Amino acid sequence: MRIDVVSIFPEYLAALELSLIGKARAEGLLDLAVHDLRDFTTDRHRTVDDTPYGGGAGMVMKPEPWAQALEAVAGDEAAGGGARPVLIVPSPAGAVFTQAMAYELAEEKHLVFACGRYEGIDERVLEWARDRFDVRPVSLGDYVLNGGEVAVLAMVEAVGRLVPGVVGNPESLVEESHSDGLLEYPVYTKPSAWRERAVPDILLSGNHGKIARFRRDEQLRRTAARRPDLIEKLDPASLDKADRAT
Ligand code: 6GU
Repeated sequence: MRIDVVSIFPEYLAALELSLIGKARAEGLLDLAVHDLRDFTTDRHRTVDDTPYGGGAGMVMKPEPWAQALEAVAGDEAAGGGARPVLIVPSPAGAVFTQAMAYELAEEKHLVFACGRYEGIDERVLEWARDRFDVRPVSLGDYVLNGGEVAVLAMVEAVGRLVPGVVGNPESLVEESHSDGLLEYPVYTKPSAWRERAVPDILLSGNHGKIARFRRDEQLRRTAARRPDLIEKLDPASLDKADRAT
């Protein structure tokens, strides 16, 4: 998968050289490049923002540097007739990013992330970009960040780890929070007794059926307590008799 990130703070994305994603890049599983938006300006001051039409607080990102940058990272592709690259525009005004969206994006060949700062990017850039990209304004959740960079770190990690080969043991992708619509069960390691606290007996029993039941009950209890909204969304057909009793 190819990923391009455009930002006025390319150093922010240095964390993508670390850990699992960094390793996947070094191995060639992810072809990820970060670009400085200011490299696509033409004035002496490398200006990327200006005052908003209609007035109001803050500054708006100028359209032309964005068009130049987006043409540079994906200019040829649109003409090629193949699948259009996806342009993800992080914004608190976007659709909420979910695990389902991460799975969808992991199937794509080319993702481009456009990190806005200030009050956002001139809206005409998004309209113009629809000719060559599948444009998706995306939010991490209902709170406000200063720019898209932190959101891109989260999204690239969530998507990148779903690309085949990035996570060494694909089984670890199956039993995790949100993959079955429930939160993960609690986990424990040695020692079995620690500061007067014991690991639940069932986990030491070697009875795999009982362990699976215990974990499923913990998932249901935890989800009901912390995320009742997820319980509402569960498909009733995905629940067995013991689930309903919990
Ligand atoms: Cl994706 N961007 C910004 N600037 N703020 C956010 C966000 C994104 N998601 C939640 N808050």
